[in-house]
Amino acid sequence: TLKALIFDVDGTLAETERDGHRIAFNQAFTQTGLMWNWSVELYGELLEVSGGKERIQFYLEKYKPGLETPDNLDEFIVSLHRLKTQYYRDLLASGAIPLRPGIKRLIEAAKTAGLRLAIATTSALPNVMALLEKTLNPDWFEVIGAGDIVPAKKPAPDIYFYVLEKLELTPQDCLVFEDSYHGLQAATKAGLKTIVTVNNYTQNQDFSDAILVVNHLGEVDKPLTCISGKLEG
Ligand code: XBP
Ligand code: MG
Repeated sequence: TLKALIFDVDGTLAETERDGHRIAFNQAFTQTGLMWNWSVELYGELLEVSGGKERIQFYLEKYKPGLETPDNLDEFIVSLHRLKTQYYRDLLASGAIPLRPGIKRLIEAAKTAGLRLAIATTSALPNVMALLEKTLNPDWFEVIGAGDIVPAKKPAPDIYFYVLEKLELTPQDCLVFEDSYHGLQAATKAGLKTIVTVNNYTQNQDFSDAILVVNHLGEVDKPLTCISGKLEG
């Protein structure tokens, strides 16, 4: 029987990447005196790597191979990322990023039905809290698995194993909501069933492991399209 819903954050609860994280990365770069600018298109490629610090590292390796990097590169990335997190929190606190359609309704209905709720994300905890404080209520979520709490980020299943352990539930008791291939891989490898709501960055990815793939969860003018599905029972 279904006992809990587990939600990814970025791209699933809200479209945070293009107009949220990306903007905050660019603000942090400018503030640090770096002439880097992550365009919408480039950011789509950089999403290949999850985790903000990991994404900066990947960008340096792939796009700035000749760059003279500081000896303390890790510290440099950590402080750059800390600055990015501040900008991102400010952006969310301003209300710039709404929830995706149907999310609030689904979460309220799940609570009413007595389902338990949890979060599994690679994003840093302050980012998750900023979104939940502005749009839902952090207290509704019994477990919030976020950021560096597990070293191996999605597509590794670790964050889902962490959340399952904290909930003291088996994969069969839970249903996951994700928006990306990486997220779906993480959940699937943890033995979890997943519903995918695609977005602009993820719509062409492979979601054959999902039990259901839709364009959104309803409550919006745009027609709700079932892209694929293999619901049983
Ligand atoms: C989210 C991410 C994160 C955010 C940035 O993926 O990839 O890296 O873009 O977050 P998912 P931080 O939705 O699969 O969890 O900068 O806080 O790391
Ligand atoms: Mg996501």
